[in-house]
Amino acid sequence: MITVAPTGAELDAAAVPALPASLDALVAAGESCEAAGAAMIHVHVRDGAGRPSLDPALLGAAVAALRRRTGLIVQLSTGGSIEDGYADRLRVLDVRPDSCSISMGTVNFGEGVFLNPWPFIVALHQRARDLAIVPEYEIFDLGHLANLRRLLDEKGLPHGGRVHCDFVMGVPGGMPGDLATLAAALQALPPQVTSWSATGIGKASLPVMLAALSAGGNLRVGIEDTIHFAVRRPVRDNAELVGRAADLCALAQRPPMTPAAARGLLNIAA
Ligand code: KMH
Ligand code: ZN
Repeated sequence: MITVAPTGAELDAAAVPALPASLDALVAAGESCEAAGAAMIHVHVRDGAGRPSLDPALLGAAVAALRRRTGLIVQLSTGGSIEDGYADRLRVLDVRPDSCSISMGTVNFGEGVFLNPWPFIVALHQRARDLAIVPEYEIFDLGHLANLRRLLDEKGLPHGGRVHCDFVMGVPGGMPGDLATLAAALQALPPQVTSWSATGIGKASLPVMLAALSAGGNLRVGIEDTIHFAVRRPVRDNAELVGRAADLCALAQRPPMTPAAARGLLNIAA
């Protein structure tokens, strides 16, 4: 399964022309990335000025348009930006996407801190289950796997009964994006986990992708995580990153899943 994370909340839209900041650009990115092999889209939205937003109206419009124009599984970020508050992040779920991200612990994030205290993690997990939304648990550091284990042991399985986590590797302040760290993370997976993906930030993108492919994992790529396709060569668009991931999947004889197959993997209703 290839997930595309096309926009994110941390990049300056004015400095990255390829960033799909408007609704039209986001939906066009969804269409081209689905054609290139993506099955799921991890969505952050921007306001009219290109700033990251958790406005429910903007989120609702994005979910509706992506559902109308693509077959992708639509995952909304509850991470938002590092400036966003807990109430706004929790309210994202009221838009009722197919899937939502839930970050599994606090982590230094460049010059800032991405705050995810335990009671907030539990609130997201329980609210997502109440609303029949299938979460993806985001792992930025190895200790987050201990939190995931505790969450599943104490609070039970998410909606649908599958447990999918995503390793976000190479954030400055989080776990590094290398083979040894991926191997350590896989050793520490809670037994309830049924599938995982990985993404490497910046120059960790290719090493993490190749390691995850060879370890049997799924992939996440996109401009949220990577703005360079190669050294000194900016990414042209998100579909270029998805296309390269799909080519590597084909080379590894693990062809990309269709959205329908990915729905089966994650037990997300069509
Ligand atoms: N923007 C980061 C602080 C997520 O989407 O769930 C958090 C993030 C994780 O991107
Ligand atoms: Zn995100």
